[in-house]
Amino acid sequence: MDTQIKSFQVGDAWRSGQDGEHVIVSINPADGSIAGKVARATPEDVDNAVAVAWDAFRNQPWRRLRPDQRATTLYEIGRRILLEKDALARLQMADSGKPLKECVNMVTSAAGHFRYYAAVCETWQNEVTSPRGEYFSLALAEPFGVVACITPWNSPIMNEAQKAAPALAAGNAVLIKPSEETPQLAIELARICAEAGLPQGLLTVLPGLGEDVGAALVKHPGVRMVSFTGGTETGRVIGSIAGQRLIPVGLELGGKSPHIVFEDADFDKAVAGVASGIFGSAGQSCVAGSRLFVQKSIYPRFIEALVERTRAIRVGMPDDPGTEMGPLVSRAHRDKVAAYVDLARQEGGKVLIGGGLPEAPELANGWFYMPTVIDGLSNKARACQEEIFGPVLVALPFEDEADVITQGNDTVFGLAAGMWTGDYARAWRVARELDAGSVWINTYKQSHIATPFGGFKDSGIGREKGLHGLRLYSQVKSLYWGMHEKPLSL
Ligand code: TXE
Repeated sequence: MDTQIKSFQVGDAWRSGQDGEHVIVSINPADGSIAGKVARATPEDVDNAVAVAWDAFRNQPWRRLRPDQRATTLYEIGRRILLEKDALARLQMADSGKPLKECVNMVTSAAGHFRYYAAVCETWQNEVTSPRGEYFSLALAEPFGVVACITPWNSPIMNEAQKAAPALAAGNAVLIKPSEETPQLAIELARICAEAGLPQGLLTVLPGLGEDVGAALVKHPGVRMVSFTGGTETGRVIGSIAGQRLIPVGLELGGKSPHIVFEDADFDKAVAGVASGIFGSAGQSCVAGSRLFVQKSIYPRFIEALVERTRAIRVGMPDDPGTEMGPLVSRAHRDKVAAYVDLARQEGGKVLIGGGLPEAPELANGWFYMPTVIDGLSNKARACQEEIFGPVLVALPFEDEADVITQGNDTVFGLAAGMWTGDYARAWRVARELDAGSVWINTYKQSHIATPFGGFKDSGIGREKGLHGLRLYSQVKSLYWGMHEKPLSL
């Protein structure tokens, strides 16, 4: 792997990570090798980047371009991402440890976000409101100016695209702070945007640490809106600062999603769906179906089948096409996941499968953890209430609809939920009662760019994707245009 230090650009200035400048070293989670090095931004870079972004916002024609002209650049960014799909996917695999096929999907999805928001840009309609007097009234979507996007490590490039594409489509200048665990893809995205013709200063990537660069962005008086994806506690801190500053935030936070199996479900599809819902991405997904609720009448048979499916999961190196589950993102994160399983044991949980590291010697240098199913806990246990963000499923039996709605909603989170049932009327009833921003019925973890995404309760504020995604990065300006025949009276 090329370990040359990747530079980042703020306006005309390049930060190379040479001459005593700070550097972030990204470690490949699959084998502990160096995946790449990136020059590290500092809070001073934030000051410069905000100034450059405002200059670009005010002085570049970007926000005043016709929508179809802005769209042309966004389409071109999407096209160029796809041209580099394989190389970007391999880089992402090295940074994050995700299986290659998942990385290819993420890069494809990133390109799709730019294409979709190019189309939204072209087709967006401002509102003509019904007047109540001799004037013409309009509601226009206006950009905020400079917005900051802070992203986590679990879906690099896709997360950055999910924020940058609508923010740019809305006419803003964008500052991205990627996760320090996976900093490389955002730098490549900035390069691709520049090569596609996005004017300088409209998108700047600051690969820094959360506590200095991330915090400096959120506090900076020049940042007029913050979009954040990450852990709930960090989201709370960011939301408090934004509250003090009276700036809007989009917060996409954690989850502890209930995955429900009724006795009338298609048994085999439900087993496969539950396994895929938690063990895909090694459980490092905000929407992972991490609390399994199975109706009592089928509980023993279902758990037995699920344990067998879990046993068959191929844990392996991310570049092996047969691999279903790769490593966790870092040693610290794997230790945290392992500590939760130990806690579950102390809380009286029974580990039915997994609960440790793989035995295969070729996986010994990476941060792997075996897919784990635990039962015997109450929904009140910490392992059932706190986000583990790893391949750990807790299984609980339930009596009936009322019981599973109560238990399913008994969490501070409200990001997603899933259910398997043959009864469409029940699916409708239960879906309406669940506190969740997305509910999947006889499927799980499906997601696409045109459908809004976000959380109830402590899982977040605001909706990304779809037309809601453009609204998140816009503020409304109402315009009254007088048509009076006579002068206005008092
Ligand atoms: O996230 P953080 P971490 C959950 C998951 C995981 C936990 C912690 O449960 O175990 O969060 O993960 C930046 N001001 N999710 O520590 O800290 C940070 O640099 C401004 C759920 O990685 O939330 C990174 O760029 N920024 C999740 C980003 O915030 C700050 C995805 C996310 O880091 C900051 C990832 C600060 N004070 C983890 N502190 C999801 N919703 O999908 C940190 N950052």
